[in-house]
Amino acid sequence: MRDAVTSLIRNYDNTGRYLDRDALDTLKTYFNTGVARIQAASVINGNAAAIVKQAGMQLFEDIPELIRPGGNAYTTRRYAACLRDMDYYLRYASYAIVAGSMDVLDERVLQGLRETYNSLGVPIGSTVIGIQIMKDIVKEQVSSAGISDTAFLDQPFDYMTRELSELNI
Ligand SMILES: CCC1=C(C)/C(=C/C2=NC(=C\c3[nH]c(/C=C4\NC(=O)[C@H](C)[C@H]4CC)c(C)c3CCC(=O)O)/C(CCC(=O)O)=C2C)NC1=O
Repeated sequence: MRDAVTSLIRNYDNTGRYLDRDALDTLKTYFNTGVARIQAASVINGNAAAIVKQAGMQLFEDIPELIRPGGNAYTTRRYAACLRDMDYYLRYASYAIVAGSMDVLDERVLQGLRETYNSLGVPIGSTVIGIQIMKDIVKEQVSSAGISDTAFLDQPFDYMTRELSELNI
């Protein structure tokens, strides 16, 4: 598992280069947003259960068929599995935010996920909507905690969306 710094060093070391201007700019951006990343992780950490609950409610309100007979989140067990998945996405997004790298998502979350979802009939389009709802809630909460530039928060949620759907959003 890599973070922004180790990925960069690995890249440069592979070709035996010193860190050039591009590398230093990347590092600067990462360190400049460091405090905000940690604050965002703290907001997520302190509100995770509420974020997942609110996102789930909104998702099932937007797509009520999911929790009706025949829907993939119908029955208590599958409803709980869906919210648990949302919680996974949120927790791993918080790691990726701190790491400044999507590597942890590739390694721990996304590997084989599409295949699993397809074999269980879990609708990927609806899952993606759930992930985007969480992104919006997180951005709102982080910005009300006083962090003005929340653009870096998009990255892990959009990355999971893209990798899951293999479509541009
Ligand atoms: C940390 C990495 C990780 C991920 C991401 C993960 C996902 C994951 N979600 C699963 C199931 C599931 N996932 C969902 C999710 C949903 N159904 C819907 O209609 C909604 C759109 C959506 C919620 C947003 C459901 C309902 C199941 C159970 C499906 C079934 O057993 O029939 C399964 C099958 C095994 C199980 O039920 O636990 C896996 C592996 N597991 C992991 O270890």
